[in-house]
Amino acid sequence: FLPNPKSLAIVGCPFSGGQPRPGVDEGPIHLVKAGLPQQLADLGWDVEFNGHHQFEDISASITSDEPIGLLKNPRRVSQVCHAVAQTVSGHAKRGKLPLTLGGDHSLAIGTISGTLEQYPDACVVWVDAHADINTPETTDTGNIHGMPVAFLLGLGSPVPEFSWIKPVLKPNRIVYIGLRDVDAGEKRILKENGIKAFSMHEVDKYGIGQVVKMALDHVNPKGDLPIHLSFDVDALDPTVAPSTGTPVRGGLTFREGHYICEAIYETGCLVALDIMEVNPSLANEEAVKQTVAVGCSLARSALGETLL
Ligand code: 5AB
Ligand code: MN
Ligand code: MN
Ligand code: MN
Repeated sequence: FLPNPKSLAIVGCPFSGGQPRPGVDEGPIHLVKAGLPQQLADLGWDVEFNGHHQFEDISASITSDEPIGLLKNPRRVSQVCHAVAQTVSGHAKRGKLPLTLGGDHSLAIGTISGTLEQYPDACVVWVDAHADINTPETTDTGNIHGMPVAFLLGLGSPVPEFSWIKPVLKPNRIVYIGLRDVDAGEKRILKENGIKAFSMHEVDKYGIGQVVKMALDHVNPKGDLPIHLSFDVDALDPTVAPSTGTPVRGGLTFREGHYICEAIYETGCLVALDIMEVNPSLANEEAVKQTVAVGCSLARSALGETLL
């Protein structure tokens, strides 16, 4: 899907409005400071990075952002995601692979909307401890980083502020890996919509190699569809990626996380990548360094780094 020589654009998104913990907006800044752009250039990519998104006009134009129902910061999240969608689709149109660095996972409303605009038949591999498929009706927290998949699928009653989203993602075009903290309402939504999910139970049962194969066979049966990989670092075990807002024990090992990325690169179908939810203000300095380094190495694995 991508022209040669391979070229990517880093979309830095210092945004935390989809959840309550400050600091996740610093995630992209740390990932870039750790040298990610050069690391990807060393893999042979032509890397475009023109600084992080500032979302200045958006912040300036929103004077008050009262909750809508339970949804917190709805106008800010919506407008930021809309801007991100336009950036991502713009890069994709020019044959570049957008690599979005979060920031909280509400941003995936934008990144996946952007991908689908250029590649309407794209499929999504969502790697996460959480299903992020709460609707405005089922959410307990009101945090929109727990809802992006529902918005993309058009589930739940429409929220006018988010009407720019074209619900073009189909339930059979998304697959999950790594789930282990799924709300009761989310379990019902997954079942009702027949959405395929490989939880940590299946990773234990079948091994990561078989799980990735089954996941890709489901979402991309002929291997001819573009793939958007959205990777929430909390999919990894907290011992591997401690600096994140909603850690859940019993997660993917370092290798399991990287294997997913390597296997998706090997398909040759990857057209967009998100590395989300790195929060450098949580945990001690050593843990932050470790989490940022893991974020970088996941991105490298998804973009062609091999062990041999
Ligand atoms: B993340 C929870 N399901 O809706 C909710 O980190 C957690 O992007 C969401 O996966 C976690 O708030 C969102 C309880
Ligand atoms: Mn998530
Ligand atoms: Mn998560
Ligand atoms: Mn999280």
